[in-house]
Amino acid sequence: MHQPLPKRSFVRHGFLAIYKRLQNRCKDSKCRNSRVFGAIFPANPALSGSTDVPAMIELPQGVHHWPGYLDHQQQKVLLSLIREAVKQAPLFTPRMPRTGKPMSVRMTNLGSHGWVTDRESGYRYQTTHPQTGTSWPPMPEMLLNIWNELSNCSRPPQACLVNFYEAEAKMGMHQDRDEEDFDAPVLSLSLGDDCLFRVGGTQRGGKTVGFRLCSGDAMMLTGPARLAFHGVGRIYPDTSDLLKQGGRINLTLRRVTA
Ligand SMILES: O=C(O)CCC(=O)C(=O)O
Repeated sequence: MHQPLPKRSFVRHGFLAIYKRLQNRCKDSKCRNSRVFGAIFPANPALSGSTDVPAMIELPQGVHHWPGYLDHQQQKVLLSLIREAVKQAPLFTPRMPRTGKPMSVRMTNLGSHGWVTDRESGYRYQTTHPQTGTSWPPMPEMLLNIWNELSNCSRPPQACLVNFYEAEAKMGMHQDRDEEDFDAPVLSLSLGDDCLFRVGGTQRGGKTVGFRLCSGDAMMLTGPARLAFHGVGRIYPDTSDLLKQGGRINLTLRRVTA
């Protein structure tokens, strides 16, 4: 089935691209509009009901954020595609190399390659699900279209890692470096509850900036930020009604082979 390309406002995104990548660090999860437009039009407390003066942050070079990239209907379409895929490739609990400690997210993959980790063999990509032994479900056309629109990479993504976060789940600071090709970006899409996303430089322990990723947002690490340390500090429960049971899904599109 052909999924139409998400509609985007060229004016808004072109404008944002010209300006420094500034963003509102909104404490109140409900003030989505001031968050989206805060970089250009300061929040109006009379409209938002909030007395917070929005704080602006500049993202590191190579970190791109498209707030509200997918509208609600597109999010629902994408969610139904993920639900279908999860029937075929169920979520599993990844385990840390050596210690075997379970990660707090559950995950699965779509595409020719999938990222997995366990105590015995550590972080890696493989072409089959670790529990069912079958190939990962194919990459939906909708994700290929989004990659083509945002990534500036002519080669298609090979892996879509699906992370599912319950309210208490988080992801420690890490680099995405199990791919052979660091020229291709890492492109992520968020569905469901908001999270606090943190990104820093290419050295562990350096300065980081944190900002909210909300349902429908797209975010990309590319160029100087391709190997930036990043992670998810927390989930903000009950900030989205997309997932009936709550929680957050993050999709990460990557090329794996050179
Ligand atoms: O959930 C996110 O937004 C980030 C996921 C991530 O960093 C990863 O899968 O490597």
